[in-house]
Amino acid sequence: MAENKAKNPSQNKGQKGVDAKGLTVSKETDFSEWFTQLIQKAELIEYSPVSGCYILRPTAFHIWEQVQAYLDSLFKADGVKNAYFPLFIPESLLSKESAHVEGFAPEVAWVESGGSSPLHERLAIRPTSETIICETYAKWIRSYKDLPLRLNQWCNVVRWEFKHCTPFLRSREFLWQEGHTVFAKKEEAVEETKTILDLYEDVFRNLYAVPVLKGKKSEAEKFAGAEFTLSVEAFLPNGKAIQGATSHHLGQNFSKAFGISFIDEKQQQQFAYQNSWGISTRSIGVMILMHSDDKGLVLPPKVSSVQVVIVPILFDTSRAAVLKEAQTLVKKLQKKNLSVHLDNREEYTPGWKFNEWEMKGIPVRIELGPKDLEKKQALVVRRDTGEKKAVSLDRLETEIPLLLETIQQSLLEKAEKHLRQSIVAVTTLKEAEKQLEAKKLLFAPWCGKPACEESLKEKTGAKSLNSPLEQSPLKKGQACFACSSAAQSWFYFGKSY
Ligand code: 87F
Repeated sequence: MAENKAKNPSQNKGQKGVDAKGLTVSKETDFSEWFTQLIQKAELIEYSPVSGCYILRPTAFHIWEQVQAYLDSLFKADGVKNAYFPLFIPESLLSKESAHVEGFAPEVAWVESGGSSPLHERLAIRPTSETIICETYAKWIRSYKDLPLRLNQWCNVVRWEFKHCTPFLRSREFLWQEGHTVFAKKEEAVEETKTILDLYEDVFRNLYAVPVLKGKKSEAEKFAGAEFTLSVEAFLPNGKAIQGATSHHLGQNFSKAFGISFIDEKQQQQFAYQNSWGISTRSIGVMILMHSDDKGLVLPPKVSSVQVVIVPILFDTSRAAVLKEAQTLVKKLQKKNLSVHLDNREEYTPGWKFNEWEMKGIPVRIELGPKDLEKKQALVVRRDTGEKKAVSLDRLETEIPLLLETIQQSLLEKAEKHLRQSIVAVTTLKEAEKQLEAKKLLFAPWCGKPACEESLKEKTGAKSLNSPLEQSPLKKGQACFACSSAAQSWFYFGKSY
């Protein structure tokens, strides 16, 4: 019985770079090179002719589609409607709310001509849509009866980064959703910022299997156009924190700049209160960095375009019987609403296929050969742990859906454990420095002052992440861990992306 011959397309195993099939560096020793290789070899990303702009291949785009579908239904259930505003924003409009554009100006990309005719006013390619949306809201809002107004759009944005770009994490064009809402009362707006933050946490935990820290950003780290910014932050295995999504309360900053006012119940003219909030394709990068390993991508079942791959072990005399059983299995699992792929390619060995599906992060692999058939079983292999177990053929349709749920849960638990074990409370700068060295995430009593944050960044390289909305009160007279003035609240700090 001759097993079909190996045709291994990689003739250069072991070399560094994209030509070799497997990853040639480890996550532990070279996190950034590991990520660069991984996203290409797992076929998530292709480079484009424009530096900082990347192609999202089907596997990556499928993940984004899952996030869109999930969040979109949560937004709609909360009363938010979708709309679409233009990509181009006239320069005069973009500069209307100065606090918001200041600091961001160098990142704006401009269109200056149409064909060969120069435009009489430059058009910004939207970096965010507060201005164009506020301009429109000013036309629509007249009375308290027009409020709340809560719209969202799914779109692309451009920020002309000058720092080094990395696919997903920092790119010049990316996909996101941006919510822009208007309320008559400040309290209603403030309440919404928290509701939305909970939805972002939900996506991270329940789709991406990534636990997050929820809280309020510092004065220095908030959006300049906002009264306050809430965020979710993730903590990566390399000891760096990364912002996952933001929810801003804009107060009346934009409503005053754009004239969004309404007549209230007492016939008084008032400026409205606003929020804006967003999550982008950066979140996909966070998830990849969190779960993947030296064999490649590890995908939570809920976002994987293929959840189960079946690899038949084919020999000349048993080929037909094995393929028939494999096809029956595909149908059974599809009936359970699973996405299943039967890899019946003849030109690769089973071992080669195992490596390939491991690189692509498929949560479950089922191996089925003639010996398994005799025993009426199949070998089931988990991508996240590598655990293998024989399961009888008639149990597969009940076991596999359960196993996928277990994997989804266990990825979250593993990440939660790492997060829990990484958080260290510190009360002095010395302790802080020591713990940062040990790749910990700090929780510290802090004064919240921008100058203190600035000096901390210089000394340690760490930034403030956020401050939990609910927290135990500080001890009386508690000093700031960094500058010894009076502390205001407990804050998370870490080295970050
Ligand atoms: C870059 C150029 C111009 C970020 C920019 O976070 C303007 C901006 O306003 C800018 N980069 N921002 C802040 C975006 C705030 C806010 N917008 C809605 C979000 C979430 C979605």
